[in-house]
Amino acid sequence: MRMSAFFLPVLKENPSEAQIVSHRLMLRAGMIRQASAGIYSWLPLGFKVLKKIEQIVREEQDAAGCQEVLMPTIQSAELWRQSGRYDDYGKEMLRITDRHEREMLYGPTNEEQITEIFRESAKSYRELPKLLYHIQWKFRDEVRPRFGVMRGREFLMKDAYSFDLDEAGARRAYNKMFIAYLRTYARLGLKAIPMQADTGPIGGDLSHEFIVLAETGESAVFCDKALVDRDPLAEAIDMDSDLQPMVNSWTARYAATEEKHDEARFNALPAERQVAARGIEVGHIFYFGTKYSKPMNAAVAGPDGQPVTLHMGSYGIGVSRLVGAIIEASHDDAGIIWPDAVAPFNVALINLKADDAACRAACDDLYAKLKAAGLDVLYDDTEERAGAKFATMDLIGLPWQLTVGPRGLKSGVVELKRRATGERHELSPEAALAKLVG
Ligand code: P5A
Repeated sequence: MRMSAFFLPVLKENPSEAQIVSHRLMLRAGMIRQASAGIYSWLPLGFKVLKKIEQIVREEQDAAGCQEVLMPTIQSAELWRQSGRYDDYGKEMLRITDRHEREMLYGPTNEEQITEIFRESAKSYRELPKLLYHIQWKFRDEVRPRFGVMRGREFLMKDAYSFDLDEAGARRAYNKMFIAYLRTYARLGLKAIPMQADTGPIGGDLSHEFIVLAETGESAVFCDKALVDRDPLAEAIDMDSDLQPMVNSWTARYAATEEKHDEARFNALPAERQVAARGIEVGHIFYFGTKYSKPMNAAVAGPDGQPVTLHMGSYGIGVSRLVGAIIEASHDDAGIIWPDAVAPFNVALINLKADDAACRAACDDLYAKLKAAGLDVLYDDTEERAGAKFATMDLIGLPWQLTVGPRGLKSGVVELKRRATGERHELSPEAALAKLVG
């Protein structure tokens, strides 16, 4: 993409409404624009990141044997009356009436919808177990939408649902999601720690929140440092094996949010392993047994022909919130530092003197070769001054900056900078290409 053609409305000034760094940087970098309170439009740079995160989430769900579907955003109130949640959900639910005076709602979650789909189509225990997910917009009329996409009213969630014959089966599904979540966050460049948590309006008695440690997090959290140091990607996993021992090895160590905090257990840890911090909830998984299947009559015929009520769980990842969470975890004074896996472009190619024929020829050549090698490149071919170009590239945080200037070219070199470390190297264009293409 050439910068001269790219829609990148960066802001020079700090937006006054932004209280936390991710919100400020997302607005300044032209990633999002507020449409109304807690509702955002995603501009090209932000949308690219959102799609990359979505894709990693999708790959790990697929690898865990979860099948993708797509349910609507608008649901019928009737379904929610069947589960008994229509009144319970209160003012957080956006209620809509259609032209026939039928009550509808903008879905805050999809337990009812998926239970209905499954109830109508699955008849026998032989069709179990099943895991289904979708990645769809949700609406919750939060009292205080704030911090940009971190606590929005409209937000993108990956929500998965499991269907099993009994609690043991449901536990296997829960464990798959538990491990898939650890892998997902690690691939996104994040450290997310599974913690005991309250179940709130989703219900059930088994649940874990996945928490990214960050100063601006909304909740106080407490955990054993061994969990922070553990890398889920360093461990080989067979999703079809018994995952209980591995899940136990995570949950045996202390980790809890404020509501579930046990001061005595925490204080029993050696002092150097006590981590008291703030955290961002980027995911939440639940086992709730028959909470929805029972009132909604979702059952299949068991081996003896008798109906068996389904045991269910639901598993959420805050996809749009993750964009903010990654920035909270990875930035400096100059701007965002994207982890390679979610960066909107791999390389920033900066022409320091766009009206210089030699610079232009060298840049055009590098641009063509980088693209041919499959890299996504943002090529600053504009006539802005050098300082402004560097400031914009630092702000939008692409992993590599490749700078071409007239002085360097005379001695046959370009400059390659790693955004995360600030490390710079002068090298020939060919050597730079080799390093980037790897
Ligand atoms: C699990 C999947 C559920 O809704 N039902 C389907 C269950 N869980 S949850 O914890 O309420 O939400 C799942 C994740 O969604 C993100 N999230 C939000 N992101 C941005 N703005 C919001 N207002 C918001 N509310 C929830 C969180 O990451 C949460 O873990």
